[in-house]
Amino acid sequence: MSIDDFERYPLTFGPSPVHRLDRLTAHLGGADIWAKREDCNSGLAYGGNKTRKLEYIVPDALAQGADTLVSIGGYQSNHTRQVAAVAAKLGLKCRLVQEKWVDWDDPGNETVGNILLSRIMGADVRLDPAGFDIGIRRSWEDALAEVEAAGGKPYAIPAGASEHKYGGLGFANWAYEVQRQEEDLGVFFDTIIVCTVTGSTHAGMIAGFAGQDRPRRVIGIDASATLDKTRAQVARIARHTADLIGLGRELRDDEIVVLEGWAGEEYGIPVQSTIEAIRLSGELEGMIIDPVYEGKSMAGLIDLVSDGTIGPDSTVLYAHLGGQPALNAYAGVFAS
Ligand code: 1AC
Repeated sequence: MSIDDFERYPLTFGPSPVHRLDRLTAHLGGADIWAKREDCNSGLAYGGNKTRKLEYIVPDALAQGADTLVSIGGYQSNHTRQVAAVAAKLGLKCRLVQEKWVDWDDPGNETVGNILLSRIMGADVRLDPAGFDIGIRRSWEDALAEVEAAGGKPYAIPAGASEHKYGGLGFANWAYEVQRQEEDLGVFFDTIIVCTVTGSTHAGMIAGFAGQDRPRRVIGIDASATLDKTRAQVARIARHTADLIGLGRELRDDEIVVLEGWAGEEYGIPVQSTIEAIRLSGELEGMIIDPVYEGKSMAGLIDLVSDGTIGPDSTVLYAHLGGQPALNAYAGVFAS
């Protein structure tokens, strides 16, 4: 088997843009820094990393004759927003469980940003007081059962699409896309930086790059603040995805790198380094990143380049996963 043996339902514009971050590179004075922009990858509700994953999941949902996509995330989940968009595009219903993953008292947390977009797209959005956990949730299993009991045909998409059997394929394919873009651009990214929480974005990249000739580092920056769970989930999904795409060898432990240090104490709460990274990306590049995911991975990139862990000869690809609609619920952080 290879990635090409899996059916893909096109939801993106095609390859997502890759470009150099000139002013950030000059400012940090070390490695050459580029970005690949999943925030510009689709016309569906601003796109994002989950849209790519859903390209490999939708064929299964359609084959099963599902009429309702059922998924879960926090109030400001990017994932559920993208599931809502895909359901709208396909003419399916959408039931979303939005748990209180983040103890964030901005009143907009329940009304603006991602959750607003999901409501606009017609999803049946239900709030649930349960806190953060990247595992399989009772509330989501209950939602699946309720849709079925009401005569619907639910299709189960877990948080971040991560624990789905095909959840890693979208970013395994991203790895091949990067390789083709490198050929066109005449560049080689020896280091990839990606935010990791539920794990399948990072895991898919690991599996996809592992089959390529030139080795590179894929560095996941933890934003879950539950490091052991995220690390275990990334490893499991990476190995499963590697099997699916016929890697033909076991992934080594040293290929699965999840670094801590930028998540803060809790998922979803920006810390000083997150806020500084968001401002720096905005001020130097006009590139908008968010307080839950990319602000944390950018903070990691800044420190790793600044302290020479990523050396000056490196060429780094920063994966922008498209989390910025959540910024609306964090407006108070930037009020002064
Ligand atoms: C946590 C999966 C996640 C989201 O947007 O809900 N990235």
